[in-house]
Amino acid sequence: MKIYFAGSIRGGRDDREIYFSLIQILKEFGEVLTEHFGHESLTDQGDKDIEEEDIFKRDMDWVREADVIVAEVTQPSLGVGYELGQAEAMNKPTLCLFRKIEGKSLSAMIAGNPFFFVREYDQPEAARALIRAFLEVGNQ
Ligand code: 6K6
Repeated sequence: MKIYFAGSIRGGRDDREIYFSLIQILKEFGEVLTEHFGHESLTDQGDKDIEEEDIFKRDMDWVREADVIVAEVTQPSLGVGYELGQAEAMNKPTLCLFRKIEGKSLSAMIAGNPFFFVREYDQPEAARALIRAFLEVGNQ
């Protein structure tokens, strides 16, 4: 099972530790193609050793290669939104994990789209059961 994990980079890295925890959980279920997205070294400036065109190409190749997409969508990110649109166009089962936080609400383009499995959670450990249920249903 190949999993593409998406999370904000230039949209802001405040949730980096949550991404890291979610990636550790996802690794129990399969290969996470974007494992480095949770790394401390990846700031909102990104990885400077790689050109933006190459990042775009590599990430889109990974989206195509992935069996499923899991996105943490609490921190709004143009890149994650773009990836979600592409995932839908490619008909990839997609789980969107959202933390209910005062002052934050999920875009209606995600929350209102029946294609996406949108699930709310409060902490990474609670996401494990949501991920398991998604992988069971999403891949039928
Ligand atoms: C490289 C050089 C300067 O900044 C960078 C950014 N590095 C990235 N590396 C890998 N994936 C990226 C990068 N920037 C965006 N992405 C993709 O978009 C990832 O798949 C994330 O899920 C998503 C984040 O988008 P933004 O708009 O928050 O950056």
